[in-house]
Amino acid sequence: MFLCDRNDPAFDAIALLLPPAQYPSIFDPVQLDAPELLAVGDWNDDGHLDLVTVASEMNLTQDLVYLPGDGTGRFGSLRSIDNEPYQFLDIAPADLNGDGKTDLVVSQSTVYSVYLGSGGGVVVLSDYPAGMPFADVGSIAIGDVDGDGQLDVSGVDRKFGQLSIARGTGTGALEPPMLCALDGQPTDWGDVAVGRFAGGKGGVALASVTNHVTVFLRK
Ligand SMILES: [Ca+2]
Ligand SMILES: [Ca+2]
Ligand SMILES: [Ca+2]
Repeated sequence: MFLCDRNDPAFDAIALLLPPAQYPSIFDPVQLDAPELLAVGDWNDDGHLDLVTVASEMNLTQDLVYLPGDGTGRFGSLRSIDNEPYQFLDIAPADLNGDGKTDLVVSQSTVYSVYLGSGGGVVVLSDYPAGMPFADVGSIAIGDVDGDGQLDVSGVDRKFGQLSIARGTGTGALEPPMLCALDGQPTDWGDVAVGRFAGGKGGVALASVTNHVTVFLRK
């Protein structure tokens, strides 16, 4: 247990956070609830950070939505990006094609859905295979794993126990994924992160929900 001592100078760092504001997860005209995923990026190209989330609609479809930030820490009404009958498992913002506009990558079990931002919240959607047929790719991370200067998408296939890396082409398109077998049970794998772990070379870290972390380093 962590106890916070208000007389401790370290508390000042925590006290910098203002009381939270609440934003609705249920709203009209369509009732949406259970936002499970969050990402940050300037989605409507106005220079202010927005929050992107996913909300389910009566357990039938899911809406990919965003709360437009006004630059003061406040957010406007939810706006829809896309509505799908499938399950969004993770979302990650990045500028995949280098045009300065925020793009989103969403893992939908068998595909990586790429939403290329074109300003004002308008998107161009393309789907790319996330792994083997009938894969179940959950968590994703975006970073340049192969060192070619273009962002790649890394994901964890929980059905076949594989690391799935789809190399980015720099245009927003993804190449067919490279698959690396993982030790352990397929269902063990949780989150994934990408970083330069060794001498500036890209690598992928994977967390097992049982007892360990595995790190892949680029040769
Ligand atoms: Ca914005
Ligand atoms: Ca972009
Ligand atoms: Ca790359």
